[in-house]
Amino acid sequence: MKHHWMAWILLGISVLGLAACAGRSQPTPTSTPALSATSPVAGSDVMKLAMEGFKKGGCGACHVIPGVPGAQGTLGPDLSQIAEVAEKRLESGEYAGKAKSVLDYLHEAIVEPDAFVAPDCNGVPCQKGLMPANLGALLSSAEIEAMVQYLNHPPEEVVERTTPVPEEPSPASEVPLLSEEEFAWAKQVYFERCAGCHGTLRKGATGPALTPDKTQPKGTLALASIIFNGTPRGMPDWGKQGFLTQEQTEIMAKFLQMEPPAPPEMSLEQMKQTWKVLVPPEQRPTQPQTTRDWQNYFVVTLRDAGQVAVIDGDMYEVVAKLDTGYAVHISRMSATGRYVYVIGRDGRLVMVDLWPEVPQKVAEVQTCYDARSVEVSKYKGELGDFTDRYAIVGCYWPPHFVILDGQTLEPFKIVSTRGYTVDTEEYHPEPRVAAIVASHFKPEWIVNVKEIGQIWLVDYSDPHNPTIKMIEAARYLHDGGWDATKRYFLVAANQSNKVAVVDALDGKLVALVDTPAVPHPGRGANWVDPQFGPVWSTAHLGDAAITTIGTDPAGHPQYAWKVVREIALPGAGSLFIKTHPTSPWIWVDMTLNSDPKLARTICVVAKSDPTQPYKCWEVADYGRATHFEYNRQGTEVWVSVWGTADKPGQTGEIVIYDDRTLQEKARIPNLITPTGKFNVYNTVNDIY
Ligand code: DHE
Repeated sequence: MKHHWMAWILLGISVLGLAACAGRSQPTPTSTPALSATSPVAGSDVMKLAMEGFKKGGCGACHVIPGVPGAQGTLGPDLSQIAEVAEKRLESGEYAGKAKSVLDYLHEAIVEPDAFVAPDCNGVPCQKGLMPANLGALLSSAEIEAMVQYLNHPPEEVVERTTPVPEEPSPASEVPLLSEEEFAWAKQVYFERCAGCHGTLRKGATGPALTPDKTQPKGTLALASIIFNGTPRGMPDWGKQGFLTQEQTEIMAKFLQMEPPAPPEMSLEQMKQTWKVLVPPEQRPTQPQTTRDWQNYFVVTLRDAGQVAVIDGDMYEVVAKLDTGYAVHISRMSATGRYVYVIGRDGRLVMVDLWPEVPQKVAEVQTCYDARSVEVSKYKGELGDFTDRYAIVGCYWPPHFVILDGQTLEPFKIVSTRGYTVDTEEYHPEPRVAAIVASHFKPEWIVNVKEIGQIWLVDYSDPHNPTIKMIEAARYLHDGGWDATKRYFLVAANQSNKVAVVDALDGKLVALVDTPAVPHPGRGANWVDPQFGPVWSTAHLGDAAITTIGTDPAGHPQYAWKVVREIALPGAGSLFIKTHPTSPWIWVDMTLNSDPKLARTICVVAKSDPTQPYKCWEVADYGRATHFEYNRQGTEVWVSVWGTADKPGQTGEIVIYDDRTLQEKARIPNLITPTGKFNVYNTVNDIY
């Protein structure tokens, strides 16, 4: 393992072309005033030099360093007692670098960080390559030596101070400036790539807050480095992936230090101006016009093409490609299955009819500028038949949900989600709508309001006057799915490292289950564990594990809503997990792992022996493997290879596996960045 501290302050060596300097491994001659290995840092010159070095290197962005203003970073190891830690490591034999003493160890960690990567970065494994190797070139020898001395023996008054040093915002004169053109570019790219995790107002959610009080102390270089290199906790490496150049990461880093621009609201009138009924309900077919098994269609997001493909699950043929909103996030089917509701990241909702010979768009509308979720009314029972009557869109910005006519998409009711946080009861101006599911027991949607950590039960039986029960859960609610009985809804509260469980029949929270870092289930996987009975599993963005929770309070009360099993994976960065009631396997990806090989590796776990993965393999030699879906019969699994839209031959494809033998059956090539896939039958029936 490699030591991994003082992380990545500057752009990576490949970017700056400093590779030749970065490889220095020997302690360099120093002109620093001599200090012994045992004496605490003393003298204003050395202190000053050390502080200069920490500041230039932006070390505080990733590390806790006592006495260094603003050094409260959590991406790298806490350096409060690094000398003691280094000593133990050198003695224990776990250390694999070249240093023979603590001072050498600290020096090596600065100038050659990948010589040894520390095992633990605040609960997640540290990663090779994250801390730039160019500090040896960037800092003077004197600064490096002073930093080594400081870390070896921080001044006593610093060690004794236990309260964190407040971050000091830069004076206004130091706030970087951008040209109008650069600002407009950064605003757009922030919306497209960053707002999803950090929030439109940059108050943080899946990713940390990026308001000026947090970003200014880090500075342009440190921020640019994070943007370029990514982090082990799931921040994509936008530079390394080729999405942003070095210059662009710097513009974005400067933008993040400015006040976030306030985005506009959206009224019902504005929504209606975008509303189009392309084929009125009375002109639509009254029965399927196709001889294909339309219930075995897969609706596939072609993310960077702004389209969905409808693919015949029996023939593997693309039946239609339909223009939709920008970077479609999910598709959900109407209760009868004939309609697909496709939501773009730009809040554009498109309704597709699967019954014509070639599936066809029948209506569209934009209900917000930024959205991730859509659902339909599914309840049919004593209280009425609501199948295919209404749709609901959950927005990120403006923070609201919108109820629409399920046949025409006419929007008619907007409900704001602005409110007060579950734990501290503080006003939040941007509580975004995460997953929405439709209850099978009542005419209700379960609407997860991310930033305030509340799960809202929205009664749609009188949708102009909806009754809403607000259930307190935990921050920040993200994605989730039903248990096998569809009575309990399990949702990840990803920054609290919890899964919240709601009883849709009794309308109450039944548990908040602690999990490893950043659970990310998609909709999760329901299966029967040989030891613990019916369970639901989630993968994790922040941990290399599958967590399994007991879901059978009637039959196995001792395991209900408890973590009964954790299965180790080769890496973190998982986004999705999937199974089928008839399958012997649980499938899992590691899409956001920073190791390109792991990012395209998938694993299966045998339900009969769920102690470890049965097999892991790479599904392609490029791109990232993501998201699974079964065919209607539950005999095949489809996996997306998420490629690069402008790289011919590597834009992306779908790989189809036989679910019993795990043998590859087919590939559907040359798709533009396929991500989510939604089989009509399985989506209608919540099979996962
Ligand atoms: Fe998603 C589901 C939000 C990034 C592909 N994603 C969801 C849901 C939410 C969400 C709230 C649940 C919807 C529901 O069930 O009603 N996703 C977000 C984000 O905020 C985030 C982290 C950042 C962003 O800017 O969007 C994000 N998501 C991604 C991706 O990068 C993925 C892999 C590709 C993409 O579209 O950019 C991606 N998300 C998906 C998919 C689902 C999803 C395929 C549905 C999974 C399912 O099986 O139901």
